[in-house]
Amino acid sequence: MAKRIHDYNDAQPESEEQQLGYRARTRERAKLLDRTSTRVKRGAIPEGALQGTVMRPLGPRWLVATAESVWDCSVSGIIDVPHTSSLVAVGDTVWILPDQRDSAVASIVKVEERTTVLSRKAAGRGKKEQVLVANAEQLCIVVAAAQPDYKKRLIDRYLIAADKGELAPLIVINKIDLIPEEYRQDFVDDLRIYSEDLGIPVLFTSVTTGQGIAELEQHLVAHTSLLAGPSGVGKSSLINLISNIPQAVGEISRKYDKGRHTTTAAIVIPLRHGGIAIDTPGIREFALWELGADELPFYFEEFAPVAEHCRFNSCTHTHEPGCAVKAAVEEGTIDEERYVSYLNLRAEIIT
Ligand SMILES: Nc1nc2c(ncn2[C@@H]2O[C@H](COP(=O)(O)OP(=O)(O)OP(=O)(O)O)[C@@H](O)[C@H]2O)c(=O)[nH]1
Ligand SMILES: [Mg+2]
Ligand SMILES: [Zn+2]
Repeated sequence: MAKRIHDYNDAQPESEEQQLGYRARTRERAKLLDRTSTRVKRGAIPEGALQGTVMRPLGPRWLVATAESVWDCSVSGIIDVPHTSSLVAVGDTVWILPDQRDSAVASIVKVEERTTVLSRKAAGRGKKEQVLVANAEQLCIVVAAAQPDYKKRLIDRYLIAADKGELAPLIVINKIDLIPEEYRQDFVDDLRIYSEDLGIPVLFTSVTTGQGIAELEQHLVAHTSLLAGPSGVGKSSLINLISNIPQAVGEISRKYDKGRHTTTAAIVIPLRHGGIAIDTPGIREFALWELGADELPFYFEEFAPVAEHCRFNSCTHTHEPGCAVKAAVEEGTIDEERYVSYLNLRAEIIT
């Protein structure tokens, strides 16, 4: 039923304690989901149905915007969806049937094919895909230059998720004002692997000084962009500068309290000069969904020319003698953090 489907799609809180609790709760919900009375059945658009976009979860229900108004929608009875994971997600294009008795209430009866997805492995056991957001064009990976420091391993995970979900990536390093002028070049150098080697746009922004905001707006205008990254990096603050619909922003002191996040669910926000931003709750870890060990080197493109010189053709660049990738890491020609990212992902996949 609607409640169960939605809750299963919730964001994962950050603290370990919360996470465990969440996992336990998720398992309970997954059990319920198996017994749900919602049935999936393909068919034509029912008469009287209206087309809309899923804007955000509303407790166990969904807020859907149609051309004329907004609706409080449930998923119940029979739903027509072309996918098997997360029946409904924020960003989905849906068809709703208005309730005869209540002018603002409707049920979602059909979900259109998704053009893109940002997915991860659902919490709990098993390898279920959880769709966080559907139909965005770009993924803005937002991290902070400081408070909190960024980790390349999280950026790398998002890049792979973007690739798998057909989203164009963009990296935003926010809070650049917290870095004294003389150290800023170090950040540019550190991110060169993305901006130059991989050709991904990297923007340096500051909500406080306005640096890079016009450039960010240029990238977002007339597109649908999903902003994702750790909690407290300033995703909502950035969106507030370029939209007229204010989002809640966390206290700076919150950085010492990593278990809480200010934005609690994905939400669709129109931008002031056209285009759409989808704000999401911060997450610290991001488990990838369905990634094979043989696929992994493909996502670490800069290893490829070096790997040709590994002693063994089948070198996994982990323990083999004569590994040119490991040698390059030691020499500093391959970014060490990227290599650690690779090792982490590999270990996660093969266990
Ligand atoms: N110094 C500085 N502080 C910033 C900047 N951007 C945001 N902040 C502060 O960082 C804190 C967190 O900002 P939010 O916008 O709530 O962060 P968020 O990424 O949306 O966090 P979640 O919703 O929890 O995922 C707030 O206190 C902001 O005022 C910036 O560019 N520079
Ligand atoms: Mg936020
Ligand atoms: Zn090797």
